[in-house]
Amino acid sequence: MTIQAETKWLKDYQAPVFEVINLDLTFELSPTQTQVTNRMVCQLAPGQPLADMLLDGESLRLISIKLNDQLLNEVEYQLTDTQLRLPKVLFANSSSPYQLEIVTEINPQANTALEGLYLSSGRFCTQCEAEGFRKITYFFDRPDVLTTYQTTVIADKAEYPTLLANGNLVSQTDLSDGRHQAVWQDPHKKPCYLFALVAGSFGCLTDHYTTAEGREVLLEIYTEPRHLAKCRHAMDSLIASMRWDEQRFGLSYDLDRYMIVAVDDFNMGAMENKGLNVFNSKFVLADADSATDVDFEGVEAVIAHEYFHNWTGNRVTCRDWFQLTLKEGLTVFRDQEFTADMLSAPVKRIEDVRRLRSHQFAEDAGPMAHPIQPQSYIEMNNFYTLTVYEKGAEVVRLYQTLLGRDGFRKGMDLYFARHDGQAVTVDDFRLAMADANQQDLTPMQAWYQQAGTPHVKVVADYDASQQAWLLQFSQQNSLAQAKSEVDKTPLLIPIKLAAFDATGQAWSSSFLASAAQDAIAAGQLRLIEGEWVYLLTAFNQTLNVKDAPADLVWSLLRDFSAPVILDYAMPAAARLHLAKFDTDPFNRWEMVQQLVLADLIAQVNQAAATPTADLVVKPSNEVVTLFTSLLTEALAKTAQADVDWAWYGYALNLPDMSYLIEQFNPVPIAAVLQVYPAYQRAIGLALVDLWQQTYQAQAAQLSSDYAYNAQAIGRRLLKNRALQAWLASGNQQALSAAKAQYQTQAHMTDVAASLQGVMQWHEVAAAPLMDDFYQRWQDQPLVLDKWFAWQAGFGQAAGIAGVDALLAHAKFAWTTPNRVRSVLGSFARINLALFHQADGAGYRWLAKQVLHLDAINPQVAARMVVPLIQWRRYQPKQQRLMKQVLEELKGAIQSKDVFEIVSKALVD
Ligand code: B3K
Ligand code: ZN
Repeated sequence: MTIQAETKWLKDYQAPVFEVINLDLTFELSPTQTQVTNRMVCQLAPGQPLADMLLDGESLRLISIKLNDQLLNEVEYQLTDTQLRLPKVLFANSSSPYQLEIVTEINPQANTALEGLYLSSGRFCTQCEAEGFRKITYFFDRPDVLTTYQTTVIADKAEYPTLLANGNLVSQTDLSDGRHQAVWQDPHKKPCYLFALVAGSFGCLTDHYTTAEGREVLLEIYTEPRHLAKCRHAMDSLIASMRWDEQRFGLSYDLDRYMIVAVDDFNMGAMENKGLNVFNSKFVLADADSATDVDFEGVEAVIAHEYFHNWTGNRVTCRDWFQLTLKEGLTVFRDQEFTADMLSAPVKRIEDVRRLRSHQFAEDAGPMAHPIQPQSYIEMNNFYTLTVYEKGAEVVRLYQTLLGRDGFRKGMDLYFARHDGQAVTVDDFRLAMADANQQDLTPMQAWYQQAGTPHVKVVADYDASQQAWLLQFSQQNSLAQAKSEVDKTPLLIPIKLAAFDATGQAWSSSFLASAAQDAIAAGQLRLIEGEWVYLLTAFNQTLNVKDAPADLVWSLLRDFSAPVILDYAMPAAARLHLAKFDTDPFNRWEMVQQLVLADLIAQVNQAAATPTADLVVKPSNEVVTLFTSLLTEALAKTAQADVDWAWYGYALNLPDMSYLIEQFNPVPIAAVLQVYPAYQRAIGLALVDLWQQTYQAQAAQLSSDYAYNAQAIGRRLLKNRALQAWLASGNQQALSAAKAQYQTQAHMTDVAASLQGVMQWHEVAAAPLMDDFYQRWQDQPLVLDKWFAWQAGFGQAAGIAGVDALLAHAKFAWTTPNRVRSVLGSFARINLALFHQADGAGYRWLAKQVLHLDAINPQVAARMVVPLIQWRRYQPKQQRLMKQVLEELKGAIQSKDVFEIVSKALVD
């Protein structure tokens, strides 16, 4: 099979030839034969010479085309699998604007790729971003063609009582034949990727919001009727988001209705269609019985994210898909700030940085590495990446770090004043930030253009004769083979810093001001919102701090002020000092993590150097002492309110195994797989009494009633972290405690923590609990996903046969992405012992499933193949095994989605 893989380039961008004045769509819905009538009024864009009209279209059955009411004959136009071409001669004699009517037919039921119009449990829904609208009708499927839409939806009334589309409802009427129709109008111009239609039988939770401008907005959440009671948290999150965006950014909602529809079959998390968001039900439904704290947080964040897109994405959209981070990086940054305000800001920062390091850093060091503004793509859906989203959000955060919150707000205000209703680029955003603050932000440009995680090396020397500290900074692009001029430009890297003296006192900011006058005069050191920010703008730069004591300990890159790898060789004593005294909770956490990471790396190296089956893994004394003091500190505070318990939970957790893997090249995978769980056990054992006490102390403080707030979430996090570590120790009392916690069935956070822990550390004992869980939850898809995921992620005993059994299970469905992710994703990302088993059976298993999925849902298949593409980072034996399955896959797959990923992984 040869794949038609055309690469699209940013440098080839051309403005649209035609503009669309308005679009009127009529859908006559039927599962296998939906008829779409597309009436558009269009004209030449100003200044454009007349050219052929090229309309995108795929998997459509064309029925008729009329131009200005004249039926076109087949010979008058050209049709391919992907395009309808109307030659310019057709327009030469006709008066502009042109009226075009195109009738097509589509088969939603056959659409398992879940892009375009499809069915989920008998309900019609759409997904158009990035290029799915072309599977609905012939159109200019590009984000810079904006128009107003009127949508008429016609369907059988009994089967599809709810008919929704973007905007405001104009009319709803019964037709004589048992069908009914609804007419929706969206007054805001939008690109077609924001189009949406939904039809089916739903329950609806309603509420109201009055905007700061006084607009009354009807809020509606549609879901399967049986799930209605699980929508309250989503509704509260929506209302909180609407209020937050008004308070923080002065942005109000702009339609009379805001609708959210939850469906079970969805390729991603959710979609911000104008006024009609379609969501993966995972990010809508939550109640204490069936959802964990992490699920609740996910709902709150994704609801907010999609709502925030109404301004950052919809009112101001992207000129082309290379600008995706313009809306995604910015909107992720906004949802991060929102969650920080709702819960704990330091904990949110820790969670985001953990994810960035464990996953985005790997992406940025692998064959799919790309700048946040990619230069080319084969399949756009492959570029909805951690880089575009999470690193993109870090780059937006840099503006706020540089300009302060007020300066950032001024930039946002100017961005909307200039570009409301437009499709723009990342340069327009940067210019708005610069102009609003009268600063030259040209140095920010390279952040959009360079791939790879930058390294910042710091050498701090004390010159006793001068009583001066010399902090020598240097930066380097981590992609050593940096190819273009762009890669040779230094980045503007803001480094928040502070210093602490031997007593743990912060060396105060006024001292720093007088001691580093030169850097301040040169504009390299700035006090921004009470925090010193050092601006690294060159490859090498030195900060000279005079009249400073010798015993200072430097706290650098506070709050993770830039998405870089900081290479600063601190003595363990200095790390311990900051772990105790740093006033930045992020860096305090960071110091704990670095100490543990360094210990883990040392033990992996040792295991790799002298392989032995009876390896002794033992945490260093420093780590044990530090954990002891943290646990003791938390225990002493147990009864207090206003403690950031989640901070303790994260500080007492180990760095992810995937982050540990990131530290090696090549990765001695066998040693990592041997050391990591042994280290978990050893930490459990070394502090077994403290884990037990912490578990019991926190359990005693928590009521079994579920409450969603930072205090309660934090206590549960710490409690369940303690339970995990206690279980890892192998202690039988821990196992009894976990079983008891499961039996209590207080809420899903506790049920999940206990069951996952037992599964991970006492797999045999987990079996009856897993059966019980299945009996309780077999009819709740989102909860059942957890059951699949725990077995795929932690089941070891049955080996590969265990995951095969999951695929054969009656409740497994290849057409439901959540279910596929819960088995394939958990296996390859969490069950690393099976995935990397020495004979390569794990690799072959994954490749086989990817190939099968490729024919059903290419977008999801392209995500599932990713763990294999890191093959070059492993040792020769794994390399060969992984490469071989990739080569076989490349020869067999049919989609350009998987083709792009696999072929990039195999490029020499
Ligand atoms: N904009 C959508 C993602 C669309 C992905 C298309 N493959 C969700 C979001 O980022 O809000
Ligand atoms: Zn988004």
